[in-house]
Amino acid sequence: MRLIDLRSDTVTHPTPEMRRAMAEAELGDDVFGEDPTVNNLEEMAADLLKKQAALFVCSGTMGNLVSLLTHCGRGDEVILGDQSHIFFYEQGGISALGGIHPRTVRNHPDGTMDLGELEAAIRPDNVHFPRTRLIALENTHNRCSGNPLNRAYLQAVKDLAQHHQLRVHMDGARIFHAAAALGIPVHDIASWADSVTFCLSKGLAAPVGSLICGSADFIAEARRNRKVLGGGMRQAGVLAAAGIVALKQMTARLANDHNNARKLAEGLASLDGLTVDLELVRTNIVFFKTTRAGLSAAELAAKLHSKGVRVLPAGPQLLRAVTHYHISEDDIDYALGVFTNCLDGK
Ligand code: TLP
Repeated sequence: MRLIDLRSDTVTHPTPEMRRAMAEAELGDDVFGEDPTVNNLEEMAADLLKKQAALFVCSGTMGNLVSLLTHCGRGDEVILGDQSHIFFYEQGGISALGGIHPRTVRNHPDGTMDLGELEAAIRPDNVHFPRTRLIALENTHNRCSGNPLNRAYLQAVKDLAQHHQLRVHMDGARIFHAAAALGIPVHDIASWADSVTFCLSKGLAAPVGSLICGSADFIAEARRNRKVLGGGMRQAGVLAAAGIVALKQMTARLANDHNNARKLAEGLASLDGLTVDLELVRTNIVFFKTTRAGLSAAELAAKLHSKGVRVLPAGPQLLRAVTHYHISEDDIDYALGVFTNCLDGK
């Protein structure tokens, strides 16, 4: 049976070029700073984002955790969106492992937070309160329909943070998707944050890994925090080699994924029994709802799965589909046919 996996852009496998680069990678012990391939990837990432330095970490979750541990001490507070991945999907690791207090502000459907609400959440100096240190943004915003945060908004948040002597971290797991959707270079997006994490294994098809980018001092401290979490990898060049190919070859094609997502979203919106907010579909993530009485998101996902199309239930009526490297335009047509059959009860 033909299988179309739209659960996430994390499901991709490395390309043949990546596998070749992995096999041939020059290696060393990265905890000694001696893996030339890791060093090369870190330099490439820092150059791309125009930051002083970068650090290779195992995952997006580790990148966010290490970054927040580096910005905040125990009892410090981070302001972040109530739909953010850090708050929603990372097991509360910043509190569990870092003693960092999360203060959430409502995310609008486009992933922004109201600037007034953001400012109101900043704590005044008072012995009763935790100290606000950081604002964390997410770009693109996963749970907010993969929406990219634009330059004007990023600048406004940066200005606010500077005014209150706060730092800004950006969970840029899909920052290259944001750059493609906004039509601006990735370093422009990164320039509004003190630290940025981005992922090689979401959309860019590398098997493993994320990078944290920031100032040289910040990255030196982050390197210590990565180590204490057990993230000091040794001959990690076998992984970094795939990441180098990802950065060289996989960022320019993301508009294809965005076009396929749009086609999928328009197709789903035309089906009786589903709704999609088409305005919010700007990158590779499509959220949609079942409106049919008695058909839950889990039931629809199970029906689709039995016919070879996989999507992710994200709430009682809410589902998510994500396009990626292994999904072609023809796959979208085929998947829409399967949706139609499932909704017709065939
Ligand atoms: N997101 C995954 C799941 O965890 C939901 C997905 O399938 O989308 N930041 C953002 C914005 C993310 O979307 C993700 C992964 C992460 C961080 C964490 O990355 P990993 O999975 O590498 O720890």
